[in-house]
Amino acid sequence: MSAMTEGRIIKALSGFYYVYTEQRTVECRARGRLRLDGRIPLVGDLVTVSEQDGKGTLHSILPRSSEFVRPPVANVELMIVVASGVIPVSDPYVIDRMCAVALAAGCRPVICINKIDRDPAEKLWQIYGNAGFPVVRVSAVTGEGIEELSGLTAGKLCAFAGNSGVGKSSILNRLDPSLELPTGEVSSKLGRGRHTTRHVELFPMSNGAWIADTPGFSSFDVEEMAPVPKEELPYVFPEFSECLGSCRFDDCTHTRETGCAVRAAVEEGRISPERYHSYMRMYEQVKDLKAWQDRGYVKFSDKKKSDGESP
Ligand SMILES: Nc1nc2c(ncn2[C@@H]2O[C@H](COP(=O)(O)OP(=O)(O)OP(=O)(O)O)[C@@H](O)[C@H]2O)c(=O)[nH]1
Ligand SMILES: [Mg+2]
Ligand SMILES: [Zn+2]
Repeated sequence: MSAMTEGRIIKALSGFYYVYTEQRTVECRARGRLRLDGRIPLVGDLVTVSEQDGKGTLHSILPRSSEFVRPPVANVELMIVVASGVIPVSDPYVIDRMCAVALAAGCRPVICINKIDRDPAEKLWQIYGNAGFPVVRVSAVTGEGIEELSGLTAGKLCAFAGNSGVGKSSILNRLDPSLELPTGEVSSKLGRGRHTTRHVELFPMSNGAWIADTPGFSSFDVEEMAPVPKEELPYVFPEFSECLGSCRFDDCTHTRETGCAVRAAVEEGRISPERYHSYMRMYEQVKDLKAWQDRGYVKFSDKKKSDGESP
């Protein structure tokens, strides 16, 4: 048996894992489930592999810094949430949901507004700039903003997420034209993409980044994402942070209490109504869940201790 090496899963397809190790890609099968402690390997995972007669075997998964269920990808540092002001028009709630789940999973969200050749999406730009997220405006068609996006992602493990047809694969092709990823027309009748990308795959970029292209989802899908528990919810809205601790009641849920500093900030225009509305909607969804229903969820407060960096 050959020596064990460390590598990164860059693609998972039909039971095979493609592991990038020592400047090349090895096709691997996973060793029995039990060996991996019942964990399912994800794209982005750091793993140990061995090779024999050209066949690779995946032996173990190294600890993850983050994991994300949708898109299924591990160790992501930057979650690039792609949005657009033209079809498919992005619903702020879908973006907010992605950002909240990304922060809870230990990734930093970046908002990338695409298709600015058609529409500058002023409103989205304002909402997310005010919320304190890095926002970059790009056009995969004209190339505008692509250099800025390249600077933001340099050297990091990133994943693109967003609705089908929003232009994730097109942006990747702009960042690195040698990728030649397939892209698909947006159906003008349905106002959405055609789910052109079918699997998650990590690509090495010339700026030292690894970027995952992912299949787009529909707005309904985001409701299915693992919810952020109510205790953690205020902490995954970065613009709430300056208010937390100033509410009249220590156990303020920031939904209807008097003397709530978050609600005051909304009234004074310091927190955008769209963002607050998303908070309320997410809160409604999880308010009756018991702690045991959050099982498997990585506590945001545990992440914060090791993280240091703010979004
Ligand atoms: N006008 C304009 N059209 C764009 C831009 N970026 C992408 N498109 C178009 O939008 C459509 C969808 O692009 P894709 O890159 O396939 O979108 P995707 O997000 O990868 O979609 P899925 O793989 O289905 O999730 C294609 O027709 C692109 O040509 C842009 O910046 N401006
Ligand atoms: Mg795609
Ligand atoms: Zn409050």
